[in-house]
Amino acid sequence: MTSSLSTDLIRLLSDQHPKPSNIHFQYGTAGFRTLGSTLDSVLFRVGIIAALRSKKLDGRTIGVMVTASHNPEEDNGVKLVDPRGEMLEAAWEGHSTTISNAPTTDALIEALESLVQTAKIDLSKPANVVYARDTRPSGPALVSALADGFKAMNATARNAGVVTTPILHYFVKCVNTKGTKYSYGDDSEEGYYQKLTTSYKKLVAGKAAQPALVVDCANGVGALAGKQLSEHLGDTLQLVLENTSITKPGALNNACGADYVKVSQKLPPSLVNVLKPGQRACSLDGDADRLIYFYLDDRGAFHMLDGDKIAALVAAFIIELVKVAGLDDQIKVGVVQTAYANGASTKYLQERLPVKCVPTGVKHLHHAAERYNVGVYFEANGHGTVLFSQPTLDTLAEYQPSTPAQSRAVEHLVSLTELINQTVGDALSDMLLVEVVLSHKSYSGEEWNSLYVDLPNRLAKVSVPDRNAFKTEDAERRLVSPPGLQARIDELVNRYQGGRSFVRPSGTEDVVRVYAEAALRTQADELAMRVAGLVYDEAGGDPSSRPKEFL
Ligand code: NG1
Ligand code: ZN
Repeated sequence: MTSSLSTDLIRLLSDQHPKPSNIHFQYGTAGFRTLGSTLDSVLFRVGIIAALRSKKLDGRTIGVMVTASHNPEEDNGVKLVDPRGEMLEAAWEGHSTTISNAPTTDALIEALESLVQTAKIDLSKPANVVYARDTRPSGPALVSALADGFKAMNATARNAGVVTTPILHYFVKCVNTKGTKYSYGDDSEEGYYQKLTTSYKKLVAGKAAQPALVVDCANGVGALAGKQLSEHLGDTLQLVLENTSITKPGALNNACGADYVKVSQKLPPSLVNVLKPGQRACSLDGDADRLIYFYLDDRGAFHMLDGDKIAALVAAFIIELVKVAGLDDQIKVGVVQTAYANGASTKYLQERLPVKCVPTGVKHLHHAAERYNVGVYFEANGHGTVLFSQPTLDTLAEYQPSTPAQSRAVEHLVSLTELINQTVGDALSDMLLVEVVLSHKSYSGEEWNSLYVDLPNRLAKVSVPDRNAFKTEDAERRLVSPPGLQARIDELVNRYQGGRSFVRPSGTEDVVRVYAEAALRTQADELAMRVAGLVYDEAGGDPSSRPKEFL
C-alpha cells in the first residue's frame, strides 16, 4: 500500500471525466442529484471520495448508490452510505461538494490532497466499497465512471448490480457486521429476501390470508425486487405487480409511483381498470424506498394512506405489543416527523406518545429516532422506518416472559426487529410491516384510514433564481430570510380556518417548496397558491410562469 495519492493514475483517468464548466454541483439531502447527462465527472469523483472515506474509517466498507429515486427518468444521482448502512456523515457532504466542483484535473488533485491533510486520512489503509444502481438508462455509463474513480484509488469495489436503495444499505450493514455479535444478515439479495419473508411468515402465522395486494412498482427497480419478494412469500401474501416496464423509455415514475400518488393525490391512471373497490394497493417510488397505500371506496372515491398514516398504524401496534409483553416500563416508543406531516396526524400521535418535529432529510429523522428506545420515523411522502436501539434489542433478547401471551408478544417484537430495515426507509419491508398490522388488526384500508381524518393539503413548488436566498428556522417551519416574507405568510394563513403553511428551499431540486393545509380542500389549494405567489414575487421570477392554479 502506498501512503500517497497515485496522482499520475488519477490525472490519467480524471482527464477522461472532465467537469462541465457551467455547472455547480451540490451534495444535498439525498446526495448529488440532477440531469443524468451532466453527472459523469461527479460519479468519477464520488468513486475517489468513497475510497477515501473507507480509508478514513480503517477500510470499513462504504456504499455508493446511483439513483434519482422518484425524480424523472432523465435525472440521476449518487449518494454515499456510511458503514452502519446510514447516510454519509454531514462534514463529508461538504467535502464531496468541494471536490465535485474542482474545475480542472489539477484543481481536483489539489482538493484531494487538501482533504487527505485536513481529514487526516491514512492512505496506507485499504479501501472497500459496494455499489449498485437503479434501472435508469443513464445508469450503466455513470457506474462505469464511478468504477474509474475506484480504479484511480486502487479500491476493492463490489458491484451489487441493479437493486433497490434499501437493499444496498442492507448490504453495507451486513458486510460491516459480518462475524460480529451484531451480525445483521447475509450480504446477498437472497439473504435480504430470506430475512424479510422469514420474519413476515412468523408474524402472520395462524392469521387468515389477506386478499391480494396490488403493488405499483413505478416501472422501476421495485419491479425486480417485488418479483423476487413475491416468490419468497409464496402463498402467505399474494402480490399483484403493476407498472413493471423497466426498459420502456420514459416510463419510470411517469404517472405512477409513490411521488405521483402523494403529490397529485390521485390513482395512477394505469390502475384504473385494475383496482377493485375495497382492494388494498400501494405505490413504490423509482428506487423503492418510499411507500404510499391507497384504496377506492364503494363509490369509487380514491383514498390515500401516506407516511403519516403508516406511522400512526405502526406506532400503535408496537405500543400494544410492548404493553402485552409487560415491557411498557422499559421500552418507550416515540415518533419523529417533519413539518410536512399532516396536522391531523401530529395531533393524533401527540395525544398518544412523544412526537418530535425535525428538518426534512432522512439523516435528521434517523438521528432523532435513534434517541428513543423504539423510534418510528416517517416522512409524509412515505419514506420511513422503525429503529430499535441496541439496549432495546438486548432487553428483548434477555426478557423472561411469565405468560404465553407475553411470550407471543415478545416473539412478535423480535420478529419485527428482523422484518423492519434498520438502515433506512424500505418500501418492501414497510409494505410487509403494514400487511402484518392489517392482518393482526383485521383492518381493511377503510378502517385503517379512519384512525384520523387528514386535513386537506397541497404541496407546490416555485422555480426561483436562487433558492439559497430562502433560510428557515424552527425545523423549517418559519422563514428567517428573505426578511419580511414570513410575516406576510402569517398574515395570509390567519385568514384560513385550520390554516398552516410553510416555505423552504428543496435540498434535492432547484426549487422552493410551499406546503399548505386548511380545513377545506378549496381553502388548502387557495392558500398554497397564494403563498406560492408571494414567494414568486419576492424571488423576482418571470411573470409568465407565476403560479396561477393547481390541479
Ligand atoms: P426536498 O427536495 O429537500 O424537499 C425531498 C423530500 C424529502 C426527502 C428528500 C430525499 C418532500 C417534501 N421532500 O426533499 O422528504 O425524501 O427528497 O429524497 O417530500
Ligand atoms: Zn426513493
